[in-house]
Amino acid sequence: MTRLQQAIRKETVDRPPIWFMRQAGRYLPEYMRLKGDRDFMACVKDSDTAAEITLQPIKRLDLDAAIIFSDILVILDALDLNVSFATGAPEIGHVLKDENDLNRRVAEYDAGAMLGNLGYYTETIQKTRANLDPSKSLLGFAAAPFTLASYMIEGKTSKTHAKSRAWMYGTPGLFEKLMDYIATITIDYLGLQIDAGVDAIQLFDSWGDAMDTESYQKLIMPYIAKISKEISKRVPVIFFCRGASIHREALLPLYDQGVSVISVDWRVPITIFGDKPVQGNMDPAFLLSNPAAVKEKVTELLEKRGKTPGYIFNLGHGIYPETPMENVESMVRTVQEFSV
Ligand code: 1CP
Repeated sequence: MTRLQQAIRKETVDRPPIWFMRQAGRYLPEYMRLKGDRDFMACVKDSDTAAEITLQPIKRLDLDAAIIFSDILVILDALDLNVSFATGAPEIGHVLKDENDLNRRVAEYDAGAMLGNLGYYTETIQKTRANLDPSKSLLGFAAAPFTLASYMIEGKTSKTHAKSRAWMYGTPGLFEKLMDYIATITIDYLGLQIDAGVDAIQLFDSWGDAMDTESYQKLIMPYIAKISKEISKRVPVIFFCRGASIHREALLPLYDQGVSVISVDWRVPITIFGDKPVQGNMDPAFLLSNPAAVKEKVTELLEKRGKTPGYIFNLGHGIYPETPMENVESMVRTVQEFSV
């Protein structure tokens, strides 16, 4: 059993496990070298490159879990929706227009065809697993339903998610049909990752802070639960919610609906869910300070939550590309030298 799996099961560990969101990526000089000027999706689809990038942060920092080098939008590419990262920012060619468009997609959904487009994903997972020490976990992931819906409706990263919220508030029945469709395709997509060898899954609700809590509870959480109940029959589910600081205790029922760990953003105390398994939540901006300040903050977090079982050290959101390596090293070393 890996340190991460032990923490998920609330077993006593020698120290909390550590990994961090966006750990494979642009803050790493070896990533920049390997990627060169190749297109992001080309690297994702080249399983040798993707497996090597996945392992880079493990080799350098000896983290407790690797997360597959891919993206939450890869599922839209596998559905032939014309996804591009040519400018760095994602763009979806076929945005979701209206009810007819959704009905057509639901009727025409072909799981075999989608999974057939993801052969490289299976290969990346298998190649990573083959080169990953058995003491480490391998994480698969997908977007949570609202976050994926936002990209499908807006076609790009949106600051306001206004169109998506308009669907949610103006036509809740239609919005729920979309949530249900996303739950279906996500369960298939995560199933492929589990078949290939990941031992836990993280759902990313990166835009889970865009709406009020009542709407989140009523129109979105049931579909997070639907995915989590199904996936947790096979591997544990970690649910990251950038809106944990808004929805707070309203998220608690998810622990009885297939979610093992809630990963919280940095705007909320790490003790918010008592002794329930939790992940996070250092503000990634702390890593733009200096090694001594980082060490102090990490120690504070570990003193608060690291001494009781069920804690996974992580950031409150993805690491910023401009993060100095010495600060990353200070964070990781402080966790690795901590004893409970
Ligand atoms: O190399 C490049 O310039 C491309 C940048 C990049 C990278 C390295 C993108 C484009 N995606 C990724 C990898 C990625 N994305 C991973 C695997 C690497 C790792 O975590 O170690 C994961 C888990 C994601 C997940 C992802 N993609 C999220 C959820 C996490 C989060 O940060 O909230 C989101 C919202 C996306 C969308 C996305 N992909 C890429 C961009 C530029 C965006 C837009 C949003 C953003 O900038 O954060």
